[in-house]
Amino acid sequence: MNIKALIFDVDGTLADTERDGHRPAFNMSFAEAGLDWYWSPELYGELLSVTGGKERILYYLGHHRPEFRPEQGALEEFVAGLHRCKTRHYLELLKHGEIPLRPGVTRLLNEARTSGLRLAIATTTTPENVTGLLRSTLGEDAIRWFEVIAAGDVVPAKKPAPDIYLYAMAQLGLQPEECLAIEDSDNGLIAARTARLQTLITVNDYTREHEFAEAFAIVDHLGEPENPCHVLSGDAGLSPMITIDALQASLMTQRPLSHTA
Ligand code: XBP
Ligand code: MG
Repeated sequence: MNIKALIFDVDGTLADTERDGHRPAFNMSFAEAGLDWYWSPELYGELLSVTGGKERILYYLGHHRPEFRPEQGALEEFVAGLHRCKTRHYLELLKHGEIPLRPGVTRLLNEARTSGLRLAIATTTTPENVTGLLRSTLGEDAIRWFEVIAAGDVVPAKKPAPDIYLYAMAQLGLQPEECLAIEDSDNGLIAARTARLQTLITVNDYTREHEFAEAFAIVDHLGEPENPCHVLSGDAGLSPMITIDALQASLMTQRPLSHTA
């Protein structure tokens, strides 16, 4: 069956946002709160196993600062306040154009729009971070290219739970076999596959070593004419660039995922 929609993950997929975007924003929020916490690129790689910024801070406290207690109020409220501050710093970084889209993303988005494919986003990050990234890289109008921006706390359980993908497909009114998910991480792949979605993986420095069991295909990036992609697993015909036609042709050879996928 021809797919009718692409559902994009954001962090690590649309753009390499984690090491030089979210991570410094977290560190700026800690400094602003007078905390001596610092997340190095290496420590952040460990913490990325937990999706969601608030959940990641709580995980860090449980595993690295178990003695910490906020001076006043409940821990959850303290963490939520810290996270709001972090989001403010992250949006500032985006506004200064610090984080570009990954290779092939703009090209594939435009190809999808030209060929009438519908576009959606399914991400763990906060909604304002999504619109901030789209605005700073593609301009205000690009926000409306996506019929659905499913993000953050709109669902009770974050990736690797399938909730955000189930929510996005419900909003689109489409079945899993009519969509393709594009992701960067194991958590994202598990979420998409549990929602019975075929999933294309574009790896990055933090996720290169992930397992990626049963991905439709794994590439280093989506590819540009002057920057061909490399197929690390799956249909070699997908290189030198991930195009809508190549995806449709390759997906036609795949069987629909079973309920137990
Ligand atoms: C990645 C995440 C997010 C970001 C930080 O989301 O897990 O938590 O790391 O953003 P995805 P927030 O790969 O699903 O796009 O601090 O806003 O959560
Ligand atoms: Mg991601």
